Amino acid sequence: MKDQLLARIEDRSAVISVVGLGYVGLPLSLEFARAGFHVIGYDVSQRVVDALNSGVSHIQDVSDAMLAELVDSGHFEATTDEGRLVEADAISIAVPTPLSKTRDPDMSYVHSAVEAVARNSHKGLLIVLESTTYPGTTREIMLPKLEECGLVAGEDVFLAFSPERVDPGNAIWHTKNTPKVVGGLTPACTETATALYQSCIDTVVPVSCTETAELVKLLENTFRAVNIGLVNEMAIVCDLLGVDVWEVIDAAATKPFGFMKFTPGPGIGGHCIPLDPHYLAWKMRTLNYKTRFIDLASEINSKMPDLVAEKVARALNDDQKSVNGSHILVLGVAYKKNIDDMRESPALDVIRLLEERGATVEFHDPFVASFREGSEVRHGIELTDDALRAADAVVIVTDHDGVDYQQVVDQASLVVDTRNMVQATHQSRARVVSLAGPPAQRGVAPVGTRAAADRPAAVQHA
Ligand code: SAJ
Repeated sequence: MKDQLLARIEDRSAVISVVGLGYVGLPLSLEFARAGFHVIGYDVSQRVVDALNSGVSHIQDVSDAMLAELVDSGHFEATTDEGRLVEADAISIAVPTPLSKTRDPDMSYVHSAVEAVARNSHKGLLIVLESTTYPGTTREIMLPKLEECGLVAGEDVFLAFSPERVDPGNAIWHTKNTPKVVGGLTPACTETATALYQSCIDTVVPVSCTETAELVKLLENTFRAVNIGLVNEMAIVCDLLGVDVWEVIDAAATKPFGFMKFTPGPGIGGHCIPLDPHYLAWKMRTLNYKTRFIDLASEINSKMPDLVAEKVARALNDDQKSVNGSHILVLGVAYKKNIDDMRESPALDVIRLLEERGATVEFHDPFVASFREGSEVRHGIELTDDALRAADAVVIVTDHDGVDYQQVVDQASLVVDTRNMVQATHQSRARVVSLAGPPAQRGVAPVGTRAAADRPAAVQHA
C-alpha cells in the first residue's frame, strides 16, 4: 500500500483532497494543484464552493487569477459532496478548532471532518490533520474512527499530523516557503506524509510521532502568548514607575543575543495566540497538571483591555471629564496591524468596557468599514478633523500604518496611545497619554522618549 501511494505521489497521479477551504485549506489546495495533482477541495459551505469554482477567492492571500488558472486547468475543483472524498489518495483536514464559551476545546469541526473522511475511506489512503489541537488528538480521535472501518494504521491507511503555519497577510512567509513539520502514527505514516508535502512545500521537517507535531505548534504559539504576557506585565510595571516601556524594550532589543522583542498592547486577538495555548492547558488539566505560564499569561493578556479603559477614564478625569457621557473615538479595531480580521480583537473589549461606563464610542479603521456584533452592525467613521476635534478622547488600539497620526495629534485634544504610535509635539493640540510611561503634558514630549528617528515619520519632535 505504502509503495503504491508513494509512486502515485511521485508521478502526481494521486488525487488529493483538502477538507476545509479557509485561510489554511485553500492556499494548501492550490499548492498541491500547482504541483500537478488533481485536487478536490471539500467544504460544507455551498457559497464558498460555488465562488471557488467560478474563480472567486474569499481568502486574502489567494488571488482570483491564481485560483481561476487552476480551476480552468482542471487541477482544482471544490465540492460540498463528501462522497467525492472516496476518490482521494491523500486528504488534509484544515477545519477550525475554536474554544467553547467555557474556554475548552471545541472539537466539533474535527469530529465532523474525520467522520466524513472515515465514511469515504479505503485502503491506501493517507490522512493528515492540520488543525491546531491538543496533543493526542490524532491518536485518540482520528485513529479509532479509521480502525472502526477495519483499517490498520501504518498498513492500510496512513495517519499524520502537520501543524498549519499560515500567517494571513504575511508578505514574506506563505504556504510554500514556510517549513512544514510532519509527524506520523508510524514510520510509514511519517514517510508517506513527508512525501506528500515535499511535492509542493520547500522544506518538510519529519518528527517522530503525531504528539510531537501537535506539541510543536502549541509550543510556537504558547511561546508568543507567554512573551506577550511578559511585556504586558512590564508595561504595568513601567506605568507604575512612570517609565516609557517602549524605550525600555527598544533598548533591551539592542542586545544582539538572548533577547527577542515583543511589544505591549491593549490585549491579544486573532485565531491563534489567544486560543492555542488553552488547548494544551486543557489537555494537561485532564492529567492533573496546571500549566501555570499559560494560565498567568492569559490572565495578564485578557486584563489589558480593562487597563486601557481605566487609563482612558483617568485621562478624561484629568480633563475634568467623566467617561459617562464622553464621546470616544477608537482608532483601529482589527486584532493586529494592517489586516481586516476582527477575531477575538481586544478592541471589542475596550469598546464594550467604555460603553459600560457610559461613553459613546465610534471607531475608525482603514481596513474595517463595519463589523457585526451580535445582531448589530457597527459602522466606522471617516477620520476627519471634525471627528477628531469632537472626541473627548481618541484611543489608538490597533497600530495600522495607514493612519495620519500627525493629523490625530494636531486635531485631537486627548490621545490615549496603547501602541506607542504618537508623541505629543509642541505644535500639536493633543495631550498624549501612553499605555505605559511617564505622566503626559500637553505638547511636551515626555522625558526619556525614544529617539525621534525611531518615531513614525508623521510625528517628529519640534
Ligand atoms: N501582539 C502583541 N505584542 C506582540 C505581538 C503580538 O500585543 O509583541 C498581539 C497582536 O496585536 C495580536 C495578537 O497579539 O492581537 C496576536 O498577534 P500575532 O503577531 O501572534 O499574530 P497572529 O495571531 O496572526 O499569529 C500568527 C501565528 N501564526 C500561526 O499560528 C500560523 C503566529 O504563530 C505567528 O508568529 C504570527 O502570526 C506572526 O508572527 O505574524
